[in-house]
Amino acid sequence: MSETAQNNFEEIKHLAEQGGAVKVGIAGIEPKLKRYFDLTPGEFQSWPYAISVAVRLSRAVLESLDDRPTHLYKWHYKQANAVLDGIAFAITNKIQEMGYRALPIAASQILDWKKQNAHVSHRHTAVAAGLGWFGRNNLLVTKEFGAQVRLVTVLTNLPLPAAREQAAFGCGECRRCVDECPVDVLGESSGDFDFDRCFSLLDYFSRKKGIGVMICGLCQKVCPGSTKLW
Ligand code: B12
Repeated sequence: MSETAQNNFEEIKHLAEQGGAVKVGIAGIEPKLKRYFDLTPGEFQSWPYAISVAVRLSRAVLESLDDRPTHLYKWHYKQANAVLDGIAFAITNKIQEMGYRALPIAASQILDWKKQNAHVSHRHTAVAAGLGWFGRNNLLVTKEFGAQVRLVTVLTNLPLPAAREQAAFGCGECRRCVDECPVDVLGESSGDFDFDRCFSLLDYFSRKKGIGVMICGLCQKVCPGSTKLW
């Protein structure tokens, strides 16, 4: 790995951590990952790397959830998105100052309502960057903070050291999320996720007074990760 790439990474990581990030990793953009990108040729250009950033959610907010999203959780979700978008913006500015190009992907924006996809899948990028694994809850699970993280991605041509290894599946025998889900959308692996039922529940929640966004949070609330720090 080149010294320049490592130094660039340290600089970007430091900036992200100052902004509130708890994990930062680099994914090399290989065809396998690019399948989860939906960018026009003009938007894609030649981005060799994706910077994946995670911020941690408040356990107190998540633990206050009973069986549905609350106003407290709604505002926390919005705060997390704003923090992530701020970090992605700051990283973009820094990379441009360094003479390279960067494309920040918003934390929570949908590109195609019918397909329910975004320009870039933050989860797949985070897995490729070594931040964690796809858990039974179908979320990116980190060993330290479980699935209690939200994610953002910045594509760039800044020379960076791409992760060589990905985290192994670390849920072990834990099935808390499977037991917690009010509509049984989870199973033995992320491939068992029942999108239609999850979507219908979140659509129902979003119509509740004062919610207005597709959130739930219960599968995040119960996910401890593998180091069992809490
Ligand atoms: C649209 C969307 C939704 C839709 C569903 C879309 C979908 N297909 O899953 C709905 C509204 C249902 C939803 C629900 C939730 N969401 Co959402 N959502 C998104 C959004 C904006 C786009 C997702 C997207 O691009 N999907 C398209 C497909 C291609 O990519 P994917 O979803 O990442 O991956 C799917 C497949 O690849 C497959 N899969 C899984 N494992 C594997 C493994 C292999 C090898 C393969 C081939 C495929 C595969 O399953 C995945 C999910 O269906 C992202 C933000 C983003 N830009 O990534 C947030 C995001 C995924 N959501 C997030 C969260 C937290 C939630 C909720 C908990 C709601 C909440 N905040 O309270 C629930 C959790 C549902 C669950 N258990 O999966 C977080 C996840 C954080 C994390 N730790 O992983 C994200 C990343 C937002 C963020 N900025 O952090 N979401």
